[in-house]
Amino acid sequence: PSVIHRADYRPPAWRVPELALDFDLDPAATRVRATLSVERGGAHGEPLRLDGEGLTPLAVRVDGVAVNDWWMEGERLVVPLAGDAHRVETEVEIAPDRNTQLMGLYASGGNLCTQCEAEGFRRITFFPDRPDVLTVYRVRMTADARRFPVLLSNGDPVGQGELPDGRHWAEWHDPFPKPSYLFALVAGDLAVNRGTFTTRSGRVVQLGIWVRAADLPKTDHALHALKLSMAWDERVYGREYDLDVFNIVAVDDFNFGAMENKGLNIFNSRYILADPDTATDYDYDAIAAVVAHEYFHNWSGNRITCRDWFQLSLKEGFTVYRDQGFSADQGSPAVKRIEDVRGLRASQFPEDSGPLAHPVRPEAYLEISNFYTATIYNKGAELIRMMATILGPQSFRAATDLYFDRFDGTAATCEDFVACMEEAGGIDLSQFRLWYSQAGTPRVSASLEHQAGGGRATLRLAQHVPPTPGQPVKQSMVLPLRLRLFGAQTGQPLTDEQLVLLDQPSKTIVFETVAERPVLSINRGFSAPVVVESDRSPADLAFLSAHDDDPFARYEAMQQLMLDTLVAGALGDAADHQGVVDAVARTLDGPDLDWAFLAEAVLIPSENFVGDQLAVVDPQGIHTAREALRQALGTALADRWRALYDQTGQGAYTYSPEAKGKRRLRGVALGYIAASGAPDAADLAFRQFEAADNMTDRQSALSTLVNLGGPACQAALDRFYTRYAGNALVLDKWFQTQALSSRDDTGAVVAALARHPDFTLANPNRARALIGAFGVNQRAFNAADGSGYRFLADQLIALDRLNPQTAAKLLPPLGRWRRFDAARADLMRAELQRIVAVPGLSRDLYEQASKSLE
Ligand code: HT7
Ligand code: ZN
Repeated sequence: PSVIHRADYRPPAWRVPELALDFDLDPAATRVRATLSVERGGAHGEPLRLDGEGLTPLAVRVDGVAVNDWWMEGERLVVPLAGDAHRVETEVEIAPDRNTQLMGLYASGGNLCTQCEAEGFRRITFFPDRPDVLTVYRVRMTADARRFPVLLSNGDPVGQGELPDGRHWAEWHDPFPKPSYLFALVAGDLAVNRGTFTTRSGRVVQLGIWVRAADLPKTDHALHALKLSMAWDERVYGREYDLDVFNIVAVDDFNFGAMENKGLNIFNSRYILADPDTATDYDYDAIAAVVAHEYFHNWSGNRITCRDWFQLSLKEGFTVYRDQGFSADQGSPAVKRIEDVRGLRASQFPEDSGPLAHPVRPEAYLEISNFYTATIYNKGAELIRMMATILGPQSFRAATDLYFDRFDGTAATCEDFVACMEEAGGIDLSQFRLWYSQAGTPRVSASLEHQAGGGRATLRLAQHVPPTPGQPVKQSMVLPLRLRLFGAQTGQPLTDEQLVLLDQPSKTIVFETVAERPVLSINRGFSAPVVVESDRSPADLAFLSAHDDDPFARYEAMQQLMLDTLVAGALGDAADHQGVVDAVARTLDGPDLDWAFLAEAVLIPSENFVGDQLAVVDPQGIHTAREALRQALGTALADRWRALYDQTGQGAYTYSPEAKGKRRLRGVALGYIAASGAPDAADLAFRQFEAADNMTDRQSALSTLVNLGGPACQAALDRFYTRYAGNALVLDKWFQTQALSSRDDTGAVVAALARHPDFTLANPNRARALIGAFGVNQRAFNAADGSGYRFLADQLIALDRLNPQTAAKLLPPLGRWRRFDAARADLMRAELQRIVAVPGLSRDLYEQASKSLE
């Protein structure tokens, strides 16, 4: 397979200002007629090259005349054209019901829908399927009126009618030029939850959330989130919606979370459907975040799109940053930041230190679908956040206004975005640009010295960016570090907060006449996505966890304290449980913290995160150390957990930040009660499971029971399964909870679940729920006999035949072999080699597996 390089970018040889598509829809055989108005892009003699995948041209016409001088270059259709502007028509036939890749036009739950990003449009019709070809679309769909009563596409509906043979048609027109990856159509038997939104300039937008009729009662939360998002984007970024219609359709089979097609977003149903009985608070928050994310793409992605796929973070990093801001404004900004940083550390940091590490703006790829990564999305968002921090809120808003203004209606680059930041901020971001080109998570060492007796304090900072594949030597980056000093005796701040730009290999900062011994609070709010190594003692960390005025820094100090203890335990050193117990007790007894923050602050780091700190991951040692600390906390603070558990048990379910916080803390308290080994823990959890009037409480009880095992666990699993039989999204939770279990037999349980009648690799949500969750269960997946590796490889090989994209996304746990002992590393590599050797392997899985072996 050939590698695509960023440096090879050339503007399109032919533009396509207009496209008319005519679909004769049928799941088994859909006819697609495309009429492209094409214009030569400059003085060249190139023929028109149209991308295709799995397509056979049934007819080609130029300016209304059938031609046969076209030829195929691989999968591309090449048409010689004499003049500078022509009308080119093609006709193909496709079979949506045999499309298991879920790219292009496919069937889901009896309906038809599309997914075109990144390169799915070429599976529908011949077209220059690249994001810098911007086209106005007119779409006509004809279909059986009973099977497919609803026909939707981008833009505005412009006509519809009945046909004599029981078929009907609809026509849609999208006045905004767009790249082919934003094309969408949906045909199906769907019900709609309608609403309206009046924009700040007074236009009334018709909103619709389309789902199967039985799911209609579960769509209010998403509709509400959509309205909030529309208002937020006007208020915070000055962005108004631009069409008269905004539709969202939920489908069960989807490779990703959702898709921002212009005026017709298509969603994985897990990010739309919610009611208290079936969705957790986490699900509710995720729905609001994804609805907002896709809506925000209307400006950051659709009005301004990407010149090429190397610029993917231009739209994704910025849009994640925007959705994070939206979610922060809906509840607690501190808790949201904690969640986002935890996510970054769980998915992006390991990516950045492993074989699949790549810059936020990659230089080359084999398969673009493999680059929808945590680096592009989440690290990309951190880059925007750092620029916002450096510029300050007013200049940042001026810079985004400038960007939206200047590049509206174009396909832009990351460089264009940074240049707007520079211009509006009046600053030079030359060195900052390294964040786009250098992979790897920078490490910052910080050490603070103080001359006793009110003397000078000296802070020494140094940075190091580790080597990553293809980038052995790194330059120093610009690291914006928010920091402050606190007095160890008084607990009072000794300095104002300052923003230090660490842009050299090292830097020394001197604070004169510091009255008492200072304690360093650094990278407050996680102002830079780096790893900080400091010489702060456990006592200083405990102090900060109680006194820091930045809630994120307070959380971070506690995490570091816990992490140091866990690492010591995993290495077989003496682990100071008492220090952690005292710090947690102080946090729980503290006066002014909200429930959700408390829940985050007292939660101990995951086994994976502990593993990330070790030179060689010892899954069993980490598990033992972590269970020991959980038990110590559970036992020593037993009264407090009981009291909190009772205090947070509430009356009837409500959905509010306060109620959500209580439920979260209740789940954490239950976990500690169980960890203490309390004899009534299983009873307590089972009672909660039975009495719960919402999925958050039911799910937290189920997880606790699944970790405890025993008859109550089996009873709860059975009741859960029976109660939700037929509800795919909830059954995903049933599979996932078992795959995440900390019990010894999880590997065998997961293998058995893969043979369960409700398990299927054809549905990406189900595959992710079992296979994906198992891959991040550090101890179970890394069983010393290699059974976890073998299981994953078997599943990926099978899944690759159906859905290569989803298979490739689930591969990374096998690529972590360098982090393990030689025996495990050999076993993992053997499985990777087995995958690479499979005849007919997809480009997607081949790229991930072969890079993981390097
Ligand atoms: N921009 C969307 C990306 C996406 C996608 C990518 C590859 C394969 C399938 C996909 N479905 C959606 C989602 C987003 O970031 O908003
Ligand atoms: Zn996105």
